[in-house]
Amino acid sequence: MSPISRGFRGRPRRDVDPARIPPGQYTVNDFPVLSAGPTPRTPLDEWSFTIQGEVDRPVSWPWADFLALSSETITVDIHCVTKWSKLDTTWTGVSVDTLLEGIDTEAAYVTAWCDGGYTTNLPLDDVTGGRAWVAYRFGGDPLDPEHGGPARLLVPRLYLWKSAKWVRGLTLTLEDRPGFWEAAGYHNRGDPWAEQRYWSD
Ligand SMILES: Nc1nc2c(c(=O)[nH]1)N[C@H]1C(S)=C(S)[C@@H](COP(=O)(O)O)O[C@H]1N2
Ligand SMILES: [Mo]
Repeated sequence: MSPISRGFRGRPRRDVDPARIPPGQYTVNDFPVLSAGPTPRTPLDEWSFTIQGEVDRPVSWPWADFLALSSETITVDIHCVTKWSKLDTTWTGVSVDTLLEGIDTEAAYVTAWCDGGYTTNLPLDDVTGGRAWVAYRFGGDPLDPEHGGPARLLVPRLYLWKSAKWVRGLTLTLEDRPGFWEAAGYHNRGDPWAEQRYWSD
């Protein structure tokens, strides 16, 4: 923030530090909904979250057990490939580090899979080390179904298509397997700071 803008009083909106906005993005105050299909509505008593694939034994938590895992509340900026960014969004969820505790794997990639069939692929390094959560609260309230409730993956360092809504599990893989949008022309990694929007970027 420049010292000059601090001198103004009664500005209708707070200043946005331009260093927080990735190239080609603009900020929004609303929360657009972008879904490739209808919003699935899985009853919580049929919901579970599973870690499978390159593991000795798959692990699965029913909803009540998932809520009992230690959670974190984080405030992060999110960036959509369609060019909107939303700053200071607050989420509560379980970090992927917590979900992978005690799991021994040779995997270098994960595929997140969802109710409704959506998938997205990520390097394991992009979802560990405090970089990703399975979030079930937004702004203190249960996550709206339109935004991925009961739970969605949240990977704020990458474009929001990596933040799989209605996520039900992670499959750990040795090799990288392009997901729904990655197979359709979106960039395989999707780093907003490098403007990795499409294959050709
Ligand atoms: N399951 C699922 N997750 C998804 C999508 C989807 O169609 N299905 N769309 C992705 C895309 S392209 C974006 S931009 C964000 C949008 O999240 P929002 O609707 O909460 O803004 O969700 C991502 N996660
Ligand atoms: Mo998107």
